[in-house]
Amino acid sequence: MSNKGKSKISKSDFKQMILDDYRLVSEVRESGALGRRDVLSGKGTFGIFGDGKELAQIALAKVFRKGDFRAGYYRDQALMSALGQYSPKHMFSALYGDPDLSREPSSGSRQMMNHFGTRFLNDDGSWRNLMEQNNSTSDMACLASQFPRLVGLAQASQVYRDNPELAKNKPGFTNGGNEIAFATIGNSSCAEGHFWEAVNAIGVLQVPAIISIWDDGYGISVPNEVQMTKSDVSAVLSGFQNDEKGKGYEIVKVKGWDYPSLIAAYEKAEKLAREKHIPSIIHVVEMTQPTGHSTSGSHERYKSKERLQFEIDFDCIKKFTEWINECGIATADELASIDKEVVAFVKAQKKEAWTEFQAPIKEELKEVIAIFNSIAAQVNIPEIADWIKDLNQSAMFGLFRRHFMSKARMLLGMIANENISEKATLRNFINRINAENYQRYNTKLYNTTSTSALNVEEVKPTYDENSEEVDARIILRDNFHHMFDAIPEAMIFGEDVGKIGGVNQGVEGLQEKFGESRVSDTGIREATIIGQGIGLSLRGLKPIAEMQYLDYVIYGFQPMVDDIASLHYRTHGGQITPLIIRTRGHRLEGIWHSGSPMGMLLNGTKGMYLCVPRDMTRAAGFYNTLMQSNDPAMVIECLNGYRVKEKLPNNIGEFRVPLGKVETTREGSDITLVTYGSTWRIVMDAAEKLERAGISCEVIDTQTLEPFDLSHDIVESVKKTNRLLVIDEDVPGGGTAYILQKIVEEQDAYNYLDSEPQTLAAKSHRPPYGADGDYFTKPSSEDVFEKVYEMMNEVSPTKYPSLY
Ligand SMILES: Cc1ncc(C[n+]2csc(CCOP(=O)(O)OP(=O)(O)O)c2C)c(N)n1
Repeated sequence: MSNKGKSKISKSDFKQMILDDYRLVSEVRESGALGRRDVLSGKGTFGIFGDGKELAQIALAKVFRKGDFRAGYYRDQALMSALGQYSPKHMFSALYGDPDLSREPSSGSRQMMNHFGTRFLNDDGSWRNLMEQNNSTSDMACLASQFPRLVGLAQASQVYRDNPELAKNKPGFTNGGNEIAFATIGNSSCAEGHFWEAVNAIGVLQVPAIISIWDDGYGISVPNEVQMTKSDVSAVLSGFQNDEKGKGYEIVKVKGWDYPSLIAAYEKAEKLAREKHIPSIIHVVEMTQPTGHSTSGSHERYKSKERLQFEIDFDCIKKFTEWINECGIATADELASIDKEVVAFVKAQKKEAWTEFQAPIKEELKEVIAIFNSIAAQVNIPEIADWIKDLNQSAMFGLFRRHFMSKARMLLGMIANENISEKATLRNFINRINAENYQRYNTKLYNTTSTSALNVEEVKPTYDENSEEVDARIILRDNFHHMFDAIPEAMIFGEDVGKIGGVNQGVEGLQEKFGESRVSDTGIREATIIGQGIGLSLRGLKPIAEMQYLDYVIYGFQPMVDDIASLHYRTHGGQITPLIIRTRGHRLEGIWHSGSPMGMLLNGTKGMYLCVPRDMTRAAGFYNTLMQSNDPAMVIECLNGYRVKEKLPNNIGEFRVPLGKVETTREGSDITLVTYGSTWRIVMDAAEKLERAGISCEVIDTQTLEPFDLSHDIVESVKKTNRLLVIDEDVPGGGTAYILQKIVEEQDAYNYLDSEPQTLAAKSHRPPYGADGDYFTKPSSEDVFEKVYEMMNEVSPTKYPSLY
């Protein structure tokens, strides 16, 4: 035990602290044991617990202060309990899948049990004061996925410490940059690339992170020898050890059952991180997993007899008990009486959680059985009696709404032709339960509060007779300068973004003017550039994370898909990342500089917005809109558009392009051509040529793909032209299929079409290098011309005779 601990508290307070710790670790252990049984009996479907890892987490919790942040994983039950955010009752509610947010505040059971998260947002979408609470960012089941965001969580402390003026104005987000970002990870997950990328980035940035590795020797059944060089992650990490200048990490190896050493390790790491922003890695070895990985299988299958014995002998609670006895802190009787209280307490908590979870479902069951009975009294449906018997039986062991809803819906189909008043009662019941469960399970994919980007009013770019034509990148550059002047939280970072002002000079001069802490170069590490943005945005900053080219977004796609896009949904509106991802894509030259994988982005990132501006004025307008909101979004600039001339608006920095609003850029009457991004110019060119051939095209730029045409303007055009062609440069069945589904199905355009709706996309393979590679792969003006002409040929072969 450290001197600091001893000198500050009395002997009796010290004893109480140790006994409280003992009680807490025992509660976590006991709740895991009972939870495991609940899964076996079918009350829960999957259980993963914190047993064997408790003691180190208690030590960590002692240095975790209000305002600090956690990026952890499913083993942290003792840590979350020690931070006062978790109890056995919470654990059982989560295990049962109780959707009530007051009982399962991490996610309302949208997540598996023991995936933790603190609420950062109020119900109206405004931020809570994060300096008055222990903050846990929302866990994910994907291993190591907490590491990209760790970079930004820790970096925010540095940004705030370097900018005292900014910090002063953000009291709910920082206390002078003193906050630490704590990460936890299992030993095997350290084999993931995200871990190494984040460790390197944090070391380069020298930001206050404390990384704890919970090492129990295995990743499910696979031992360290298969996971890690030398079977030892801290041995491999030793190159990151800090040097005499303090660069790098403090790296400590400590045993997971050695209470005094654990406390000392965390006290030292805290001091370094909080005072000097020096990061630490604490490799906690000799941890155990007394009941195996999860409820999915038993560890006897893969652990040797010796290892199983080790798990018993070196169990951290057993060793803690021995230490307490050896030091004479408490007697065996005192500990036994705590054990007894713990058993009774956890049992009571479990019962409460179950009763509260089942109560509303049982009420609904009573209601539906009454409806079933009254229908059975009037219509001869022999199955009803059996259903009621089964449902009543389920109610004794564990009832889910799906049990009675599947019967109720089936029954409605069976009495469709009966003329009885109970039909309406049944229908109303089904509608009500569906509506309530929509709220529980289908809401909050997007932010619908007043902080949503959809509430930002349009401000059109304005011009006067003196407005000059400039290279389009100038519009972006000048817009960023205005934005950074007006919004002190704005930051931008990425590869080549700092010193040279971006590969296309869109942020030229920005670093010189606003400094390295707001405008910075990063290493080549897309996943953690995205993660940096996630972490910074969760800490009250307004980051723009730059992916140098759209094709390399795939390296950063995992945090986009799993973290950003699902965050608001999976926390039931408790957390959000106001992060803008800036990139450039569509056609240019070469396989990895010409991609336009919109289908992939759209399918993977539901929960984010996707802006596909046709020029840099529109791109700048999207940045201005998004900066006013809390929503995460990606903006894809046209790679081939930076040197194209555009008129410089005179309200630069002020104009805002609304999300989900299409723009008709050419009016016509024969066919509606829908497109976006770089193909827009090509379609406009083709429309001009089609006009000469006597075909009048209406051209619509979708502007954003998510959200998509919120006011359904496209169908209004189809009502007029009765023909529809969607053009982009994704693979066939990618972005165009998405757009077609929106227009034909959601907007009901089917009813107004006189010709089959069609799509024109790029070829299915990657675009090859060179001007001809582009021409023979991606839609050209001639391709659009011929496709439209062919559609018109079908309408009138005499007026538009076949070309080929
Ligand atoms: C990216 C990813 N791959 C695989 C899995 C499946 N999986 C869940 S836990 C686990 C083992 C993790 O071991 P370790 O990192 O040592 O943590 P522990 O569970 O032992 O604490 C695996 C392979 C996953 N959740 N995520």
